[in-house]
Amino acid sequence: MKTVLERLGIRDLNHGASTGSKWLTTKGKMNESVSPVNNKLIASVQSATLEDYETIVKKAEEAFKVWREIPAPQRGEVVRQIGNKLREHKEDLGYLVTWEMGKIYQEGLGEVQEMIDICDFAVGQSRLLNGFTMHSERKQHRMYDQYHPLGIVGLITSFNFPVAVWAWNAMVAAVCGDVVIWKPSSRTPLTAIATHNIIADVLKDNNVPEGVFNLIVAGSDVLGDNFVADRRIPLFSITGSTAVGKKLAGIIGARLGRTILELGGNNAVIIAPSANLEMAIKSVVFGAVGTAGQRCTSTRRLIVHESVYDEVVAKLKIAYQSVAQKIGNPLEKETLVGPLISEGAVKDFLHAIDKVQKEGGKLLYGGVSYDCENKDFCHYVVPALLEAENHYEIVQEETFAPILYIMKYKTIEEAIALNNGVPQGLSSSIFTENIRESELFLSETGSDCGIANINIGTSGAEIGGAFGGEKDTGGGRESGSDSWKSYMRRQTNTINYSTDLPLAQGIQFGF
Ligand code: UN1
Repeated sequence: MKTVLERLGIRDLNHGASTGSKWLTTKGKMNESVSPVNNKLIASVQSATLEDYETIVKKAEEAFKVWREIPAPQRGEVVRQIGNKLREHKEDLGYLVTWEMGKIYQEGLGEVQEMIDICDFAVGQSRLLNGFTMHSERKQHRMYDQYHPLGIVGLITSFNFPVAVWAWNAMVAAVCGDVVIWKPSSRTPLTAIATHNIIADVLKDNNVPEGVFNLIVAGSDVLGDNFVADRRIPLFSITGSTAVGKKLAGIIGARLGRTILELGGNNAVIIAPSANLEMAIKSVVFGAVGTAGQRCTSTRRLIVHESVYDEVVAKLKIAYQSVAQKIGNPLEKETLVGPLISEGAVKDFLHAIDKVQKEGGKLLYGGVSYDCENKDFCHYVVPALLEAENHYEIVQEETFAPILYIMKYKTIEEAIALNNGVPQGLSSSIFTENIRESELFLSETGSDCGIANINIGTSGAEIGGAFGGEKDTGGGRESGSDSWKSYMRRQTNTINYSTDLPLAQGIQFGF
């Protein structure tokens, strides 16, 4: 019987550059993909060199010339078939996501489901790349705007959603007539390679030119600032930390390139006096410990009304105790919390726990790592629950780990101020049965985040909405709603079908 890796076309040694269905014979450094689950090698990837990058950009440029002329619904048909292939491989790819990245298998499956969902969404979008028509101020003139394909989209993704973020961007970009060069995280190259193997037959069967979907595995020493500085790439979509985003956006901005930035979050849940506590606790626990706190949308701060504070803390402690029984191998069915991605991430977790206590915070539960004498279990931690204040330096930062800072509030205005009182602005939510509070939270004086929810947690957004946030989160929007517009160039057209040449604003210019 074939193994998961065989079914996904992963060998012991893989090439790290593809133009769609063909692989380049890469000669760069060896990138070993070690699983955070047990610290063991899964397989190796030979990274790309700068020469490989040049080959890919040239192919992408050629492919764009062909792909942009293919009618959008036909491009959508290719995406429809990609969605079907992903359905066939959902279990295997979900398994590899878990193995290579460490999220539990349920979440690995959920990630592939996001890919399938965005394919369906993009297929519909391929018939809806609509502009507006406007009434001209001049007689017998017609005005409208239209959207054209943009060109090459550079896509830099993070380890935590190693394949879904590719799909959000690549599927939408593809129906828009763009071509994509994808640089996955060097921690998760195998899921990227598997994704390309999954789509290869669809590309071949539909004669999609090589160069529409490109993949390049390369370290930032080879493909770093030079990638984002490349003027042949008009748009970059980047998921990563705020620090990295600021640096790259500076380089891209200096050449007036476009960006979609999805950077750090520091997401809060407010629990109001009227909240359904059972729902609130369930959602906060999933938001804080799900994906071991490694989602951009993870719940990091909990703002609780003083009247229910003690009850919430007591309930959370019980919930965390029961979650702590289910830390372990994320491939096992019962597990709720898998490993962190690296030993560095464990250090960051421990450092934050230490720092918040030094600043005056109180550890209520967890906050320890597993015994590192057993090297295989080095990446596991017990999710932490802490009382803290919003202004603490460490609370203002995003630590990519399962740490929940709890704080008290008296008035809804104060709660909203706390929610907004961090540099980041990705996701937020309030649990309340009070319509005044919920509407205030969603109003112009409410949450300043890109995502604001009522009686739903901060994580687990559906693909149909525009995904992204404000302030240090970067301001980009990807995935659903009208995010597709970022992937196209917009043109305003005015057509004069009269025999006169009236000037706009009634200007007379006789000669
Ligand atoms: C991310 O963490 O970068 O909303 C993406 C969510 C997921 C995507 C998170 N749909 O939690």
